[in-house]
Amino acid sequence: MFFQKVKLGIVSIKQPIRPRSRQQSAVPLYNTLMQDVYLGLGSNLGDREAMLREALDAIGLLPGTVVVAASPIYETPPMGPQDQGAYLNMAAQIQTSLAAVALMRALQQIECDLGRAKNETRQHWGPREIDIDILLYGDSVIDEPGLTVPHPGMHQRWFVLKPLCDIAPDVLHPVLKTRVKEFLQATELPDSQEVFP
Ligand code: A4P
Ligand code: MG
Repeated sequence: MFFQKVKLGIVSIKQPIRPRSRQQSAVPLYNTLMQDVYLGLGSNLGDREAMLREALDAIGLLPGTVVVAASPIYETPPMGPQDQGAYLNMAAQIQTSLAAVALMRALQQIECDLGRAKNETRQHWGPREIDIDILLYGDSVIDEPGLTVPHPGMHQRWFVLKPLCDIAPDVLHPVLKTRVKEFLQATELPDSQEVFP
């Protein structure tokens, strides 16, 4: 057992150090209530449509999770570096008892399973087989390392708002107190095409 010194006034005592692995696994895995969660999915590498459909299937197999609604798929011009192909984007509504951080980890595992390159080799806003973003997690506001909810870019991106509006036009952004359909009205329409209604 290792010990660390903790100073309490002038008295110095020793406390056991909790093993790091135990501290990391202290993240709660489940909530007692199911949460309504909205996800944004995008792909611009490989068989893009298959990537989205396989990701959705895998999400539906997560513990305590059901896919409630899925939007049509839209083809959208890339945001960010322009030397990459067009994206297919869609949104999905799930209900899950997974806690937000546990859900994020599970979604990242699905991204890996579908062949997405690891973080170190990726370009910011660069091409990707599959990207799964948590847009809204109930009305929670989360700001933790590796997880920001609502997703910081969601209210400005047509490729997020258009499919999200198809399945949840009246959902309220818990910080900006604005509905999805209102964000969409205020967002510039790109040259895009609905490909798989
Ligand atoms: N992260 C924090 N909060 C979240 C959240 N709510 N959902 C962290 C998902 N991830 C979240 O993201 C980097 C890190 O964000 C992750 O490790 C996660 O822990 P990333 O997906 O690896 O993407 P990135 O390119 O490094 O940065 P960013 O800003 O997250 O990219 P986005 O927002 O995912 O956008 N153009 C079109 N037309 N369609 C697209 O779908 N997508 C992107 C990427 C660029 N251009 C696009 C599209
Ligand atoms: Mg992302």
